[in-house]
Amino acid sequence: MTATPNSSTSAIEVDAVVVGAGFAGLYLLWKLRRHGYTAVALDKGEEVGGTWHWNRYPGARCDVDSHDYSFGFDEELEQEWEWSERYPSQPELQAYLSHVADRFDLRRDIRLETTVTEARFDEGEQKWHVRTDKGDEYVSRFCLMAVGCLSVPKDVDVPGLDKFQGPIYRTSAWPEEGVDFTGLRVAAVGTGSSGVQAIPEIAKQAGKLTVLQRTANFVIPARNHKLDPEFVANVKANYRERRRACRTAAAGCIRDDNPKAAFDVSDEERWAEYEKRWQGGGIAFLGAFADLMVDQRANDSVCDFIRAKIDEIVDDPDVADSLKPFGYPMGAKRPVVGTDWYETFNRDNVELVDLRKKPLDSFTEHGMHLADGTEYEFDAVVLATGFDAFTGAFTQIDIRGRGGLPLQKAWQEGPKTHLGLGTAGFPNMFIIANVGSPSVLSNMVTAIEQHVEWTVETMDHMREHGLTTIEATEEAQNAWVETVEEIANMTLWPQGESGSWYRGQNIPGKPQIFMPYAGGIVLYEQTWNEVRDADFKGFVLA
Ligand code: FAD
Ligand code: N01
Repeated sequence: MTATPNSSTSAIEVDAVVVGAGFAGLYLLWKLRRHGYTAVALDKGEEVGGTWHWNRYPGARCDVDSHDYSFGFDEELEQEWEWSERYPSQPELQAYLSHVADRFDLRRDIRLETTVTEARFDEGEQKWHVRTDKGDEYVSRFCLMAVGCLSVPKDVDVPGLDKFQGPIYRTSAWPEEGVDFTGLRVAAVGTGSSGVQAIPEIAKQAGKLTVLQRTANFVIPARNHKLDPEFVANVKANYRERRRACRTAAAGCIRDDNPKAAFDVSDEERWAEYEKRWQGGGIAFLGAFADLMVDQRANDSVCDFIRAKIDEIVDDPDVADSLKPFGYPMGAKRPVVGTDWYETFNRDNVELVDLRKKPLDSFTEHGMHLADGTEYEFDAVVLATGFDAFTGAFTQIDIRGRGGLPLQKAWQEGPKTHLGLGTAGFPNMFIIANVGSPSVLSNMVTAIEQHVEWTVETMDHMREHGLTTIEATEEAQNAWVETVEEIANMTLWPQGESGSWYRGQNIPGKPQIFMPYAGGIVLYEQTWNEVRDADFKGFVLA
């Protein structure tokens, strides 16, 4: 096919435009090149890395084992890269992704600090026209959306915060040079995964830290540690087997899942299993019993265990009570893995404000006042208030399909896709590890690998058979949306008053449908194999 991404003509022609240069965009670029396609990846960030470029707050790290949360496409890369910790920190993940971009010479086809503003499908040419804030236009057969599930921060909706005169830092756009909170009076809003990671670190520096909590979360200790060289050597010697194990595990990573149900064992055994996993730390805790996410009684038992742990750790009983989650099953809101979360509330310089008991009236120029009249003064505010998840990055781009149909309109009742890969009316637009796929309910790198491989495999099929377009049918995508909802409803994920971003509940006015696919990596792959083998059933190829 035509031209190079560096062509000097006004419209630059490539086979594929990739939007995003995080894990998904980088792997896509590598794979597309290997399969003989010209491509360009566009990212608004100043550096590659996506999530790991933007979320530079203190304490940021992943909660999947480093050797699983990494690319499996190149054996030399696997052997030469040295992970230092069980759960790599943001700087280490950023360094890894930058290394991947350099090592495979991906940067020559990456345009940074470039925001995609518009993507329009031209029915005459059967091509996408992608425009950026730099005024560039790219023309391509395929438009590959590697825009991330958690890449657009939620709008600030904290009352009166616009009046506050001091600096306001967002965990999802942390200053590159870092922030020195030494001796300062700091307010932190939000106790999801980002807040839980950042707050204990900020508490070590700040003079006084006030934590504003609206909904308490279930927080499991990470027990992060340096990796033992013997362990690393063993992983490296058996890497293929390990990758296969990830790809054949529902969660997309190795987790030591217990096949027993919680009430198949005695009360003592159940408690001992929770204790063992609490001491081991990390998301393996979620694999304590097979039915934790499908049986309310089983889930109640694990919630009781965590609440008892909070009582054990937190000195002040009122603070402990406020930190205990109620009203939704563990998992309905993404469980959090943290370090010293509950312990942090025993520090003299940390105060918890439970907004359910003491509602916030408003921020002011120099602090905030609560509805009960209590006044606070702050030097700085930290927002860990979350994301407009899944669809956020799509609604920021003016995407138009057949007949000029805006994606916003096509998705006004909620995002609709067939298998999470494509949507009716938008031919050749592939979506990577986002809505309608296991994405955030799995090790996302495994989910990304599935989608990148299936996308390029499909492009190869089209090239071999002289086909120009692939497009999901409305019927197939309606059925997939139903399947996603049905599977979610077999679990406890959608239950309770969690206000979870899984369902769009954290964004006022957002349609509330369960967005990720809860059937797991393995069932999902089986479904794709069946669809592909049945001539891409549910897609029209022409
Ligand atoms: P991203 O990394 O989000 O990259 C998308 C890129 O697209 C971004 O760089 C963005 O700037 C760019 N983009 C979007 N819109 C546009 C546009 N219009 N124009 C130009 N560029 C655009 N997952 C796990 O499995 N395990 C974890 O432990 C884990 N930890 C996480 C920790 C944090 C703090 C967050 C926020 C998420 C975490 N996740 C985790 C989820 C994480 O997002 C994925 O694991 C993975 O990094 C997603 O990669 P991606 O390439 O799909 O998307
Ligand atoms: O965002 P969140 P996050 N006033 O939406 C509160 C991944 N991740 O960035 O629950 C007061 O979970 C809000 O309160 P409530 C992971 O997938 C992973 O923390 O709406 N509070 C909540 O407490 C994660 O799930 C890691 O009542 C307000 C918090 O802000 C996802 O990213 C690390 C408020 C937002 O929590 C998102 O996590 C970091 C307001 N107006 C992120 N608005 C790992 O460790 C919001 N809140 C792997």
